[in-house]
Amino acid sequence: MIRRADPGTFHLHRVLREDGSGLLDGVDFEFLPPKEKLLEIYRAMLTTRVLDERMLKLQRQGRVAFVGLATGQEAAIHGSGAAFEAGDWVWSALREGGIAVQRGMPIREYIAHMFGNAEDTAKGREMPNHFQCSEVNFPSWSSVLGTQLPHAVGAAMAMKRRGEPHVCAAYSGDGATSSNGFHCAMNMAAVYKSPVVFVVVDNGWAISVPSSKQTAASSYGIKAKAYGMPGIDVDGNDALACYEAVARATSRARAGEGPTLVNLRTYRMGGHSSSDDPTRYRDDAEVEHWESRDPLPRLEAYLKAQGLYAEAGCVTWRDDLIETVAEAVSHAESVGPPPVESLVEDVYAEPPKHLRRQVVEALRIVAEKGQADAVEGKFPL
Ligand SMILES: Cc1ncc(C[n+]2csc(CCOP(=O)(O)OP(=O)(O)O)c2C)c(N)n1
Ligand SMILES: [Mg+2]
Repeated sequence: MIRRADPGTFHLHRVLREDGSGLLDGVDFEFLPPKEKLLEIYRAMLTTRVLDERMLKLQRQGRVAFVGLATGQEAAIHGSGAAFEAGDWVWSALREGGIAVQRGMPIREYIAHMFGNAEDTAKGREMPNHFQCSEVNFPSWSSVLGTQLPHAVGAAMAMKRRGEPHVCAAYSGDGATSSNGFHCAMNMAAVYKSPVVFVVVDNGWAISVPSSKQTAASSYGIKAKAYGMPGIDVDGNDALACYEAVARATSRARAGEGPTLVNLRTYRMGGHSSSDDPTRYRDDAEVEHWESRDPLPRLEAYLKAQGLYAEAGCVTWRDDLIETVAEAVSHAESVGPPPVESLVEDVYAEPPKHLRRQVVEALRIVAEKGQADAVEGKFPL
């Protein structure tokens, strides 16, 4: 069943051969990733794969409540993520939490958030998989689709007014291109030439809604035209092409030329989330088709062909990451929940009387009945 426009009907930007053996003939792009960037991208992709594998197992064991996997999308996420500088800000959607780690968020902090424990910087108030890390300019995400996009534009406009040389990354999924936030953010960013790069991680599905039902346009990249900004469709499983297209867009934004829309065409290998069963709405054949296009072995093959894999000692990275994650999980499980009193912090300078009363009542119930069991309660998605 054809669910997405055939790439034959529009141009798909590519750099790396499908088998990773080398670059496509005639490639001579200005913004290809240097050696250190390539290794950074590979390590970040591997980290996300290892984290996701472990998080899903923990969720199935009832130890964390919810996971939104990035499996299959790692080249799109980390190839693009590597094109932003430390001073830039990254406004993410559900599956880009790995970019915070790529930018320096400690794995322990990432996992503390998945458990919502006392070391979670969100103090257990967000759903798991809604990462934030102020040290690496990675603001918290809201589940309400597209709301991060006007925020990114507003922040970019402020940077421009202050004369700061920074750029905002505005990530969203293909489904979020139908949101109000997408429209107003794209429009305003183009009118005011804001330093924003809109990165659509087009994984073919918005829960159970395929791209063929999401838009009648032949691609998401061409939507840029209507807003008066450049747009490009990229092979999202080609880490080099993702980096190249986004680096070109950040350079344009930094030069004061305004926003770009970069659509990264990839595939969501798992369900929408740990609460979803994708076999109810999509064919196995489609999943198998994409399985053979896994972005991780594709980049690995390129690193091997270039001699970088051996030179950087990548062979031990996977096992090292598994160990680091295991250590962080044990630690997270030894940390208790955030204190009940913290429920009313951070909104008012002084918590008002009615909230203080609720805390007293909550503490009374905890003293009487103990804490609720871990992972008690359900989230519908
Ligand atoms: C404004 C809004 N409408 C609907 C939803 C319900 N919802 C949650 S995730 C999702 C699909 C998101 O798809 P996409 O943007 O493609 O991102 P993906 O999950 O594929 O990464 C929907 C419709 C929501 N969270 N917010
Ligand atoms: Mg999607």
